[in-house]
Parts: sequence; structure tokens; C-alpha cells
Amino acid sequence: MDFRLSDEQELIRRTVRDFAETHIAPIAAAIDEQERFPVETVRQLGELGLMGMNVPPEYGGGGTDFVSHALAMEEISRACAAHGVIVSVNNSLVCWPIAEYGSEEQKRKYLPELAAAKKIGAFSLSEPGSGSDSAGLQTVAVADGDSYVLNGTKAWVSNGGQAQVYVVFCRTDKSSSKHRGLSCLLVERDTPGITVGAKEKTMGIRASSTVQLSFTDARVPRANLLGHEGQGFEIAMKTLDGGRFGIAAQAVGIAQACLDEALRYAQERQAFDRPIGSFQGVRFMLADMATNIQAARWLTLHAAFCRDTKQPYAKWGSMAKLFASRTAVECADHNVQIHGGVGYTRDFPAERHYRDAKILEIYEGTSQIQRVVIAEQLLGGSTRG
Ligand code: COS
Repeated sequence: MDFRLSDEQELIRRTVRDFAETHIAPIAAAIDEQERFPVETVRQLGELGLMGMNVPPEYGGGGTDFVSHALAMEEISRACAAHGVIVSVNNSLVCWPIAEYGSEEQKRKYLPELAAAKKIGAFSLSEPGSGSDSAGLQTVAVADGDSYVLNGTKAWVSNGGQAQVYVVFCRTDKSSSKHRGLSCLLVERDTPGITVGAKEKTMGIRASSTVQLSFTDARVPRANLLGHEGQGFEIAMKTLDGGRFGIAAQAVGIAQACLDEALRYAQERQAFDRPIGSFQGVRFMLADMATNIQAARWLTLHAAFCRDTKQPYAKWGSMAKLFASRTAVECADHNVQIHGGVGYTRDFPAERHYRDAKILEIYEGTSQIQRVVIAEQLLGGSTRG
């Protein structure tokens, strides 16, 4: 067993950390305050090859492994959680299913521009009436000549306000059982009949762009069907299996930012004539943060390693997301607590991390859904009610 990173993985981590510290961290507070999608840095991330890291080089991607992706996600999210989700969605939820299930023509058409961030992608599974219950979605696509006619409403579409390409899950067969009638379409933004809703007013990750999407008789070419009809649920589940350790890495990055700041403040801030870091109450919080972050990091990298080495990874990805997202929420709480009153102001990043961290326990599968997935892997369906 060897826990060391390869030279290439170390290089990727160092390069991304340098970029994130120089270009992303300095704008993180401002784009949060202004709720502004960071177009310029996302373009630079595309130039660095970080928007399609795992896409094969013949389709314009970085061709890197998933451990490297997790390392990059951690470093980007340590600087700014909103950048983290933008990168994660494009890589894991858009480029990956196209690379995995796309036809040669679809891969050539979409992947190079997505990987270079010339186009941004979004993943559109949830609806106002179905979040955790993905198979309950109601958006319908009816085949008509060489098109599908798409009708319905999608919710919580991360990157949705900026995206030009949407991976949309819909029902193509109403007579089939719930999940078997689903399919997946690649929908371009300029398709007549699409309405991109207003940006949601979210608690955190406010620089990302989460919207509702509505389709009214939107005609999508049949050539844009990803995989085959009825394969939509499988594509959604496998895509989420892969996306979850990316979100775990985002959580590790946010948690690490909290620890970095808490350590600094604990050494600077004086109370009762000594640094607050000399008090056991503060030291124990710091020790818990560091321990949980390291455990979350290893769970995350282990899930990525299993994926790289073609071993089953869904259970590990869900465990990583479950544990790392809780760790991020707890670290954000401790960081505010250690900062005291100033931690509650917008003059310090502690309150931003506190707001950003909570979404980790909700998107790409709530913590309750992660437990469902883990238990399913442990016990199978035999004990389900
Ligand atoms: N990979 C491949 N196949 C999978 C799978 C996976 N990860 N998970 C389930 N399946 C298959 C099952 O094996 C089953 O196959 P059969 O057709 O042979 O029976 C089928 O899919 C249906 O599975 P299941 O009965 O478990 O589906 P449910 O509708 O009960 O849903 C959960 C299962 C809850 C795990 C799923 O709906 C889920 O992950 N929900 C969360 C969605 C989510 O993360 N939303 C956030 C959106 S992104 S912001």
C-alpha cells in the first residue's frame, strides 16, 4: 500500500494551488457579494485544462486520472467554493457522460469546446416535484420525425444560467415503469422553446449560477439522444456515482480553508494575555478539524483511486461525500466559533464558508440519499420496505 502521489499528481496539485491562490482566492469575496459568475477565471481554468480534465486528449481534454481531478477540486474549492461547483459540474456531470455514452459525432461536436470552457455545460435532472426521487421526473420528450418535442420544467440547474449545453433527463416512454422510461438528451441553449429562469437567490455558492429551465415544445434533434432510449436512469445514476467524490473533494477544500484560517486566527488573537490557540477549548476544535479533514481526504482519494483502477467505487464515493460534507459543515462552524464576533461579519471569509458548506449536504444527493446508496451496497434491496 502506497499513499504517495505520483510526480504528475503532485505537479497538478501544485499548479492548481498556485493558480487558485493567485487568481481565484483574491476575487472569491467580491463575486460572492456581487453574485457574479466568474467568466474570466473559468475561461482561464479551461485554458489550463481543468474544465475537462478526464476527457480523452483526442477530444480536447486533459486525459488525467480521477485522483488528479480530486486534487484539483480540493485546491480550487479551498480558494472559492463557487468555482468548485462550476468546475465539478462541467467535468463530472457533463463531459463525463458525453465521453462515456456519446456517439463519435456527439463527442467530436461537444467535448472540445466544453473542455476548453468555450462552452459551459449543465446537468438537468431535478424538477420542482422530484429531487431525491429522480425516477419521478415528469419532463416528457415525444418523438416526432427526426426530433423529440420536449416539454417540462427542470430545477436547481447548476451552471444553468451560463450554460450553452444541457444534459437533460426526460421521459420518452410513459408506458414503461418509472425509471425504465427515461432517456437523456443533449440540448443546446439556442433551441427555440427553452426559457432560462432567473438565478436562484441561494444562501451560499452565490457566484455560481443556479436556475430553473422550462421547455415548451422545444425541438431537439434525435441525433442528440445520449446512449439509447430508456438508458436515461442508468446514465444519471452512473454520472452521479462519479460526481459525488468530486463534491467530496470540494468539501475537503472548503474544510481546509476553514482550518487554515482558524489556525492563523488562533495564533494571532489574544485573550486573557495569551493567544486563544493556547486554550484547550480552541485546541480541541482545531484537532478535530484537522483529523476529520484528513480522514475525509483519504476517503475521497480512495474513491478516486478505485475509479482509476477500475474497481467498484459508488459506495466509496457516497461514503466520501457523506463524511466530507459533514466535515465541511462542522469545520465551517468551528471556524466561525474560533473567530467569535468577527467570524459572524462579512469582513472575514468564515461566514462565507459557513454558507457555502451547507449545500454539500444537499446537492448531488442529500446525505440521506448517500446513506441509502451505502446501505443498498451493504445489504442489497432485500431489506427495503
Ligand atoms: N448505477 C447503475 N444502476 C443503478 C444505480 C447505479 N448507481 N442505482 C440504481 N441502479 C439501477 C438499479 O439496479 C435498478 O435496476 P433494474 O432496472 O434492473 O431494477 C434501477 O436502477 C432502479 O433502481 P432503484 O430501484 O434503486 O431506484 P430508485 O428509484 O429507488 O432510486 C436512488 C434510487 C434513491 C439511489 C436514486 O434515485 C438517487 O440516487 N437519487 C438521488 C438523486 C440525486 O442525487 N439528485 C441530485 C441531482 S443532481 S443536483
